[in-house]
Amino acid sequence: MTRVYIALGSNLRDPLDQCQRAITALAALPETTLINTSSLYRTPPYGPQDQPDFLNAVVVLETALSPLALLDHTQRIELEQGRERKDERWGPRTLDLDLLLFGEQFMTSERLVLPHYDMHNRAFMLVPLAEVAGDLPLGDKGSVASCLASLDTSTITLW
Ligand code: A4P
Ligand code: MG
Repeated sequence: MTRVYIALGSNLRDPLDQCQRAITALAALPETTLINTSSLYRTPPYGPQDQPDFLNAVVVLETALSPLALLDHTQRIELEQGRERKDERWGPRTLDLDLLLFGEQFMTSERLVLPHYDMHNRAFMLVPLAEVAGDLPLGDKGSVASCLASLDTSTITLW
């Protein structure tokens, strides 16, 4: 079994309900156990500012699935919850499930980059990750705590 950290984000169509449904769906995945869920956070948008605040959280799983099999499931859950892929980068969405860390695996393929390519710059990912993971190494980017130390977390509150 591999320990996996998944970031959850929503800023459309009742984010709290989206988030609760996503956690239920992740907990029901085959060969997978839900280990922990962070608090739910309200975060200002990263990227385009003309969109609602996000709900962000991190879920911890143990899984025997491969990274790509897990990605198939998380993308299916996004679609089942009404996700529409638009061209706008960093735009609003009903549900985004990003794989942050998959054990200590490094991977760069067209479909999947592990660890997540930009999490060290995103307080909305690292604040909930620090809550459930403590001070983990983020690939070659240093630890969660050292990355967080250089980010502004003052605008992040509990949902
Ligand atoms: N992909 C590669 N690596 C991964 C990975 N580690 N986990 C591929 C998940 N997917 C991965 O993703 C695009 C492609 O990335 C997928 O086909 C997958 O094969 P996507 O979910 O379709 O696109 P996206 O998430 O819309 O990417 P984009 O536009 O870069 O958005 P981001 O980077 O996810 O950012 N502000 C706050 N406060 N909170 C947020 O949650 N989220 C975004 C979206 C912007 N601003 C935000 C938030
Ligand atoms: Mg995504």
